[in-house]
This record gives sequence, structure tokens and C-alpha cells, in this order.
Amino acid sequence: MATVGEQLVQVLRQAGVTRVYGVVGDSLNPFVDAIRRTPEIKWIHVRNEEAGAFAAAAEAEVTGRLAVCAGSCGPGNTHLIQGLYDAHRSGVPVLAIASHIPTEQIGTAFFQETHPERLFVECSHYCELVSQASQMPRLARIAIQHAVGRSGVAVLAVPGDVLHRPTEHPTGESAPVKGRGTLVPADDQVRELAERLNSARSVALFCGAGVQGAHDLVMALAGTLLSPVGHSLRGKEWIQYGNPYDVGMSGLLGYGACYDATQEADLLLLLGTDFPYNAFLPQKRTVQVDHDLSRLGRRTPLELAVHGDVGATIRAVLPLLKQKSDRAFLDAMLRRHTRALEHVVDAYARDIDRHVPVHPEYAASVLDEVATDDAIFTVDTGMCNVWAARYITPNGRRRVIGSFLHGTMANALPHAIGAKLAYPDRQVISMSGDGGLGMLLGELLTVALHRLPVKIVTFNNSSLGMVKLEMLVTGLPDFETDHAGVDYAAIARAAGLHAVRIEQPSDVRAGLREAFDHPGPALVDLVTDPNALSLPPHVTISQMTGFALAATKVVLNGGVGRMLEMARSNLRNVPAALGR
Ligand SMILES: Cc1ncc(C[n+]2csc(CCOP(=O)(O)OP(=O)(O)O)c2C)c(N)n1
Repeated sequence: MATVGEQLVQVLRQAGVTRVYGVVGDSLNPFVDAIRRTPEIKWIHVRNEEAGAFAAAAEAEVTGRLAVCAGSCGPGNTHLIQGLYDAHRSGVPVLAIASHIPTEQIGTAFFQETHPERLFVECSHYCELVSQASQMPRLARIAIQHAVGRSGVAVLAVPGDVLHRPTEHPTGESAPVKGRGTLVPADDQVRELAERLNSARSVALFCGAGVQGAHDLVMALAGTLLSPVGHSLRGKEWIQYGNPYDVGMSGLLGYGACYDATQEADLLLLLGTDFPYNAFLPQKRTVQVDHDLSRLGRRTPLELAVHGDVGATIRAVLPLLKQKSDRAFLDAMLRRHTRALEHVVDAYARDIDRHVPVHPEYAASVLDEVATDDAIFTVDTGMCNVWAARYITPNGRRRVIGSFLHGTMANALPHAIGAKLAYPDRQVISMSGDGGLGMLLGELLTVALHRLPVKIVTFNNSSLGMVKLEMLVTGLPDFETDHAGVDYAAIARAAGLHAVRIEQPSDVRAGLREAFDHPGPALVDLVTDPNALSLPPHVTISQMTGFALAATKVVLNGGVGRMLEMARSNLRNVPAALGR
């Protein structure tokens, strides 16, 4: 007779799962052993369960399908948390199998005891304890339905002894949910939306990840309303390409005229975005469209909330809209956008091909050229977010994924592992910070073990650069951010990867090509300038004061040389009005 562990694996197989990421161990072993005997599902050994959860999150994000990770009781479970938070915040379908201590020991402060059914509540839509065989296979199917149907994490906590028990019910078959239906907004909301859009003199669109699949419709809307179109970091990959209305990105990593367009328009239309920084939104004259009711109005008061998918809403409203004829607002914003780009991006990319240490902007712009048209970039939290946002050109086929909502470090390498397993024929590039790489360094061994030809491009600035910037703009001298250099190429070689170390800008292109042409896993150790900090385009006066204050403090502490370099670096990136 089959065991509960075998039954669980059969249900996963029926749901189309082909791999499970994790680390084996005690209470999890009956499940792992069932996988060993199931040729359709591979066990992907990672070095840290956190990485397993990240890898599953990336697999789910790039495929749109359920992905699975697992951790053994106690510490194996707690390691999963970071990656599961990331998956859940990103709204991707991940099921975690969290094995648990023996049933009879629960509540006795037993060795490795935690309470997984409590532990994962905050980072899941569904988190239940399977305490007897008779609950299966039903709970497994319900968990999968929550992950897929509600786009997020589901956790099944199963004690090892329950996994080992004989089944009480046949496994049977039940068609799993495959994805969401289309949410069409109510007629009255569509009519009111049309009235507001028709009567506004100027409308700006601001797009988030919810515009996925609606590029052409958003362009048609912008063409009818003559609207500038800005985006969040998560919206960028879906909307910035082929977009004649593009005014760039808002937020702390923003650039271009997006902020101005959203502030100065008569009406701001938020499309599929849960952009978290309310300070960057005008807090008035705003209409929001989202398929998730709970997001409507949570960042800004709304004149109208429209509950619907972005595509379905635009399709419904377009026939009710009058073609606008006054391009003045759109053109003013497009001009301002171009000017802003000249100052912010081009100023950085010019004359930096001779700068030593290598300017990260230069490296990122070369990376953009060298990468394939359908590459998947995974991006570490930190300055890599800035370089990806500003220099990686989306085209509708490339993907750029990161921990854009949970904002955790060390996501890029394990994300790359999941993305590469899901798409072995696509180039997968991990844009890693040296801090991020160091945090889950063991995953180099995972890459080597599975001979996964991911390309790890490490922006090695020997600094927690993003935090250094935060300290400076908030008026603190940087502290505990910089550390002695590490030769990541040597470490990668020792781990069995092909590695290239680049210290000269003239070697960037050839070094990247060498790594990308290499048939196996490869790491590029790019030694970059720690002082190449990027200031957001809407630096407030208080932040500028803070910057000056920090400068003064560092000068007083004797760091004048470094501060001068940094100020010079930064000035090139400060908008003209502030830079003067
Ligand atoms: C797990 C975790 N710890 C701390 C932070 C705070 N934090 C955000 S970015 C960052 C520095 C990242 O450094 P690195 O990976 O070297 O990238 P850089 O910014 O230098 O390019 C830190 C410490 C975080 N986001 N996540």
C-alpha cells in the first residue's frame, strides 16, 4: 500500500511538478524517498533551503506555473522563510513541503521543534498541518489550488511519521486549477472611468506588473488619451519596450520624467501597480485599476477604484473614449524625459570606458549589449537594481526578475538556478552584488553540482553600496559598509566554475563574452567602483542637506579624498537643477 509521502508526490506529479528544491533530512526522508522512485520529478539539492525557495520562486515566476520546495523540520523550515516571503510578495505560485517533528512529540519542546503551521502564516495564503493520513490527498490538492489560484505561497506541514503512514484514501485524480480567469470590471465602473478620462485635460498612465500581457492595449489607450506612460520597476519589463509614450520610472531608483508626469497630469491612472512609495504619488486626482480589490486605494486616495484586469478594463473602456487632440502635455513630458536621460544616464555612460575601477554603469551597459535577446536577468537587491533598471533594455522577450517587493539580498543567484532549470536553452544571467553573492555563496556549489550553465556577473565593489548611499542621503557617514576585497573568481574556480576576473574597462566586453560563450557555469568577477553611487532624480532638499552633512562628517573624520571622489561621481548623476 502507498504511503502518504508517495501519495503527496503523485498529486504533485498530476499537477505538472517536475522538480522539488530542498535539502534532505530526517522527517522529510519519506517524501524524498518517494521522489527518488518517481522518474518524472527530480530532487534539486541546494546548499541552503532559502535558496531552494528562491529557486522555486523564480521557476514559478518565469513559467507562471506551480513550483515546489521543501525543508526538513525545525531549521530546515526556518531557512525556507526568506525565499517564501519573496515568492509570496511577488505573487508567484509556490508550494512548500515543511516536514515536522513526530506527531506524538508536538508540544513537548522536542528536538528541532517549531510550529510550521504558525511559522509560515504571514508568508502564505494557506498553511495547514497534516496530522493524519485521512486528510490526504485532499489537503495537498487544496494547498496547490491556493498557490495557483491565489498566486502566492501555500505550505503543507507534515510530520515525518504521517508521511510514512499508509494512505487511507485512494489518490484518484482531480483536475487542478491551471490559472486565473479574466476579471472584467462592472459596467458602471467602466462608464465612470470613461467619463473621467474624457473630461480630464491631461492623463498620465503609471504601470506596474499587472500590465503583463496588455502592452498593445496600454499603447492604444495612451494613443487615444495622448498620455505619457511611466512604470514601476516591476512594470518595466512589460511596458517600456516599443513605447513611444515612455517617460521612465518612478521611485527611489527612478529616472526620466515619470515623476513629473504623474504629479502634473490632470488625472493619474494607475494600471496594475501596487507601487509602495506613496510619497511619490500625487495623493489626489487618481484612478486605479487592479484585479486585487485589497490594493485599490491603499497607497493614495482615489477618485475612482476599478476592480478588473488591466487588459479587460482597457478593452471595455476604449470604445467609450474620445480621441484627444492636444499633445502639449505629452510632448512636454517626452522632452523633459529626454533631457533628464541625457543628464542622468548618458552622463554616466560617457567617458567611463577608461575609468578604473570599472564603472558599474559602463559594465551594465556592455552587459546589455552582449546579452541575448531572450536572456533572463535575475537581479540582486542593492545597486544591481539600479543598474538593471537603467541599463538592461527590455524587449518583450527578455525577463528581469528580482526581489522587487520583499527586497531581500542574495536572491539573484538562487533565482538564476530556478530560471535556468526551467529554461535550459535561454541565457540566464545573475546580476549579483558581492554582498548578495557572499550571503548565499554556497549556491555556487549548487550551480557546479548540477552543471547549470548560468552566468554570474558579480558587481564586486567591496561595499554594501546601496546602504552606503542610504547612509549618505540621510545624513550619516558611511559605517561598516566597506570591506576588504575578495577574489570571487578564485572562489568560483575552486568551486568548479569557469571564472573571469575583470579589473580594466577595456576587458569588460571580452570578459563577458568569454563567460557567455563558455558552455558551462561561469562567473565574471567585475571589480567595480564603490563610489559610483546613483542618486534618485527627485532628491529632496532635506536629502541634499543630508548628503552635504554626511560629506562634512566624513571630511571631519579624515576621509576627504574618498568623499571628493564620491561627490564628483554623484554630481554627474544629480539632475541639472540640483547639480548647479
Ligand atoms: C537579507 C538582507 N539583509 C540586509 C538588507 C539591507 N540591504 C539592502 S541592499 C544592501 C547592500 C547590498 O550589497 P551588495 O550585494 O554588495 O550590492 P551593492 O549595493 O554594493 O551593489 C543591504 C545590506 C537586505 N535588503 N536584505
